[in-house]
Amino acid sequence: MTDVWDDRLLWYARAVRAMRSKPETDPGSWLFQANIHGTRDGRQHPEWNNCPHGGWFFLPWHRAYLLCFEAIVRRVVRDELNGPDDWSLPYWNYTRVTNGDPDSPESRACRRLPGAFLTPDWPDDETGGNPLFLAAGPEGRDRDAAGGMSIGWPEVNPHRAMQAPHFTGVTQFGSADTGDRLIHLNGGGSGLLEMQPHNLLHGFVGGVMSQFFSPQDPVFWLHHANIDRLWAAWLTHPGHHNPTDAAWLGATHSFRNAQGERVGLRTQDLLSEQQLGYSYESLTEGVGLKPPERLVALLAAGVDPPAGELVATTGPTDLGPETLTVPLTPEPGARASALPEAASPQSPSRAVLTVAGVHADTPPGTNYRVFVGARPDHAEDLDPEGPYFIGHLHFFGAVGGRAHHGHGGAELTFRFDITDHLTELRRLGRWDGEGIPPVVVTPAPLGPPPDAEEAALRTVMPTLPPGSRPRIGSVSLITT
Ligand SMILES: [Cu+2]
Repeated sequence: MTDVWDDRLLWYARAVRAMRSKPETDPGSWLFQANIHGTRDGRQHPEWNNCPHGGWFFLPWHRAYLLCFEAIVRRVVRDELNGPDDWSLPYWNYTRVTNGDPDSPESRACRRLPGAFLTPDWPDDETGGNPLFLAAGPEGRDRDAAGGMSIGWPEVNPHRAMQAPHFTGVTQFGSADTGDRLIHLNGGGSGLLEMQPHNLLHGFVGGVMSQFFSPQDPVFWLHHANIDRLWAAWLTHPGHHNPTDAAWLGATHSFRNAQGERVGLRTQDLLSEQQLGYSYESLTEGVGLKPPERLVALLAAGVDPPAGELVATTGPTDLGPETLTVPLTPEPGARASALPEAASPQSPSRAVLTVAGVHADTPPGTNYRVFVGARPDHAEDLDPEGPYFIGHLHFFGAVGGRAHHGHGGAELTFRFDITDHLTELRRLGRWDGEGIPPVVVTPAPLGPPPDAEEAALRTVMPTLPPGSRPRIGSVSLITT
């Protein structure tokens, strides 16, 4: 047990315990800090429920949040616990790969919850009491993640995000320009880094981490430190730059400092981790691997739905623990030539697949992979690095029935531009331009826990908690 407890984690655990014992009204308490992001029950307070997702403030807002939280924990460690005076927040490098092999046991181990978060025991108590541990359940963590299974590499590989040339734009690194609107969540509007690995990692840990009060899980902060690190790493590439728009640079993000005082941090003062006085151990490790196969263009489209002609649609569909073909019904009256026209490289028309109303009753702890043109009974077609994959669905922020503050229990919309994908299906002889290629949805498999008997087993299917009922409200295919 001792090897999983380095000093920083041990002092972190002690500080978590100390902060949990403080009343929610204390800005330095565990609950006040988590409530800044989102409250469990939607209670209102001017400083709470402020987390921005699906917009371009996602990265600077969370950086300011981490900085203030780290300063609070450091003060608790030093002044209240008589610990070291230089405590700093570690990052969970779940994107780390050793020897270039994401399936090596070492690489997979990085994609499991770190050991100090998996066990109820810790060095300060005889048994139990570990402040970093949460049990399996909707108020804790997903059973698979809590059991030491690992998230798949295709769900965390940040390659696409890290190679995106621009910060701002549809399917760019940091999301579309969302002006000064504060957007709480829109799955399809997330930038590439926010979508993967950020959202999918939230969905994998499940439980508390699937919901807007996710900072109540102590692993939240280590997850976001890795996202913050990937932002710093992206900026080291030649030609990668932050936005220069005044609306982005001048926006002020409000938090509490280590003394509990209100502070406002402007985006423009949050852009360099060196100037802010911190650094990451590595900006080159765990920054993505180019997928071995060519990846067809797959584009999650932006916040605003495109205008176009409805070609096919389907109503509510329950997702389950198995692979499922979503039956799209051709729209009566739609031109039979609309889709093949869109798929023709000569035509400016696009084909956009929209998956809307993505929601679950309780955290499913499962992400889904979406394929178009795959045969559902052929495992080789369901390869997230192959030609039939178009993207992911997740349930982060889309859990529960209560819609509080306009974002609790939201329904997510995912939009994929499949124009180039359809062209590729024709080239591969998988689609002759007639009818609608099948849309296939399958749960993202996990890596087995370290003590699995079948050591040779590479992946296992996730279990779904009873009653979680992940589902899709509708799927529609339009051409523009
Ligand atoms: Cu997050």
